[in-house]
Amino acid sequence: MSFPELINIKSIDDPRGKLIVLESNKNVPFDMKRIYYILDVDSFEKRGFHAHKNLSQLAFCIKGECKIILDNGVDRKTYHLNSSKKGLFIGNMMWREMYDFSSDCVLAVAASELYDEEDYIRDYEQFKKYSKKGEI
Ligand code: T46
Repeated sequence: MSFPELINIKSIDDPRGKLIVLESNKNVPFDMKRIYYILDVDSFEKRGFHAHKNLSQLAFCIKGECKIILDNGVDRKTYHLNSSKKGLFIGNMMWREMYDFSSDCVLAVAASELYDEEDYIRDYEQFKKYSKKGEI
């Protein structure tokens, strides 16, 4: 599975500040059903360490910055999310690890499905096995 590029998120900037809009099937490449955000993460903490069987996500830092490793079961790529105007599309069957959160980081995620713990693969060896076979 190939790695995504960062997506530009349009920002409407004027002297009053910035307004950023996310719209399903426009700048977000799927129907959004859920949004959550992660904040107040200590700089030494690491999160993620899982893949999703069926979920599509767009991750972006509303504020601050963090790094995300994506792993497709063969290769890994590191992304630096450091702009509210850049989003990372994360398709299904991508292992992710998030780290180096700045103290002001607010990492937001738009997701294509409601929360379902059954959709998670939290064991890396199991993820490798599934991604090698191309089946879940
Ligand atoms: C992801 C990365 C980028 C819920 O109850 N509802 C929810 O919608 C979510 C997202 C999580 N939870 C529960 C599940 C765990 O008991 O919140 C707890 C913490 O979740 P987790 O350890 O999975 O958090 P992260 O930061 O490792 O991963 C999160 C998302 O869970 C995941 O979908 O892709 O952010």
